[in-house]
Amino acid sequence: MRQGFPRITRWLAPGVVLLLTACAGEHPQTVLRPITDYGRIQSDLWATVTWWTVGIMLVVFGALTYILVRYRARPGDPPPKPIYGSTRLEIAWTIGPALIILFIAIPTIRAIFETQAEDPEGALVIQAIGHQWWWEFRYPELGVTTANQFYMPEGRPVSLHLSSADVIHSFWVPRLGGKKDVNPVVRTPEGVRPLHLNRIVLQADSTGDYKGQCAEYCGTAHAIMYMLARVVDEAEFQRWIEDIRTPMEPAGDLAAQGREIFQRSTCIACHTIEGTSARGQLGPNLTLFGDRFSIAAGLMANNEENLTEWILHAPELKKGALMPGARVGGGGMPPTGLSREDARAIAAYLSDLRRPLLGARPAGSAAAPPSTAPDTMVGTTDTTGIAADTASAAADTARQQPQL
Ligand code: HEC
Ligand SMILES: [Cu+2]
Repeated sequence: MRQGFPRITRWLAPGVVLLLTACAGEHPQTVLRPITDYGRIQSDLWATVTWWTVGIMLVVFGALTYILVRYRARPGDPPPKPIYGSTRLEIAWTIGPALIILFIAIPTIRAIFETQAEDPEGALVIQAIGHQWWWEFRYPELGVTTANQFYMPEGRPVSLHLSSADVIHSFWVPRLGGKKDVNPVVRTPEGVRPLHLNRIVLQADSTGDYKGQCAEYCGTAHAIMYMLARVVDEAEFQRWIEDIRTPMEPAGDLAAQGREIFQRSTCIACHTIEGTSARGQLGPNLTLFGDRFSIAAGLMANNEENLTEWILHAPELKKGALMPGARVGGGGMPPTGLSREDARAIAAYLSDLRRPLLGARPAGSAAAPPSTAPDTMVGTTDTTGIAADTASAAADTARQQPQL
């Protein structure tokens, strides 16, 4: 006789263990704990359909098992008699599935209408614009633009207007709700809704940082196209608006020098910093850049060392990035030729562009600490040895991918 577990157990056990590990730990991108009405409509629907199908499965498998056992062939049984047609059975298995589909269709159609509703009165419009390979966020009513990380007030309806500057992307912050395609939008005359403009109307009821990413393959760096939705209370939201509208002055000498280098480099052809003459539109708006959770849409943690490397080696660190490095061109621009000292100064300047009131706020305010990346958001920040070596830069990029 053979010892030990039956073969099937030996195969199944590792699978079950693996499955169970999926239940532990932090899941910043779970779809199972939505914090908006929009997300809840969808997850409720999912739960409804799942329980319906679980019920159906139990009935079908129960009946199947019963029949297999009860009517199994026994030695000496005569061959079974064939049956031709049974009106009762046929009516039953026509009506049964029709009813099931009806029971699933009713809540589905209701959810579709609920999630396609017009913008509610007083909704805050946030335009989310997909770019290869980063996100732009504009608040048209407030005259504010930011990138890769956006603020949203808790407890107020928000309408996300999704459009793309190039190819089709997909907006997905799982805890806000389901993904939606981000299309290049066809402009229409005033008063007519632009063609292919998708919207997500939602109201968040829990403050916090919620991570998301592009969910539609959009080219080389699609896998590094993250964003952070920062849901804050109304007062904190108003403070953020105030902060981002207030031109920021660099604090130290190095930063002041960085500002000057930035202003006379090609940076300003692509980047905007409010309150300065930098008005470029091709890259992310860098106003309050120091406040951002990451560099380059989740590529690496936002700190001065990483930022220096990014300024020197953007196209090597993020393959496909449409921005030039010091020695490699990008985004249709020649190499910047910046020295490491220049890059370091610019990094000091950009890191200084952070919210001034942080820390000075009364205890208990919703403000997050500066340089805000929760550790799980981005990969290791070790950029030593990247230097100009493209091959090792590529390897480092692989290491720096956000660990999810
Ligand atoms: C050809 C246009 C172009 C030029 C010139 C350019 N950039 Fe960029 N920059 C981009 C694009 C596009 C991105 C987004 C890259 C990505 O994430 O895929 C970017 C990203 C960045 C980011 C990260 C922004 C974020 O939200 O994570 C910083 C910082 C930055 N650039 C700084 C600079 C500096 C400093 C210079 C000048 C030395 C410069 N850029 C020159 C196009 C440009
Ligand atoms: Cu994408």
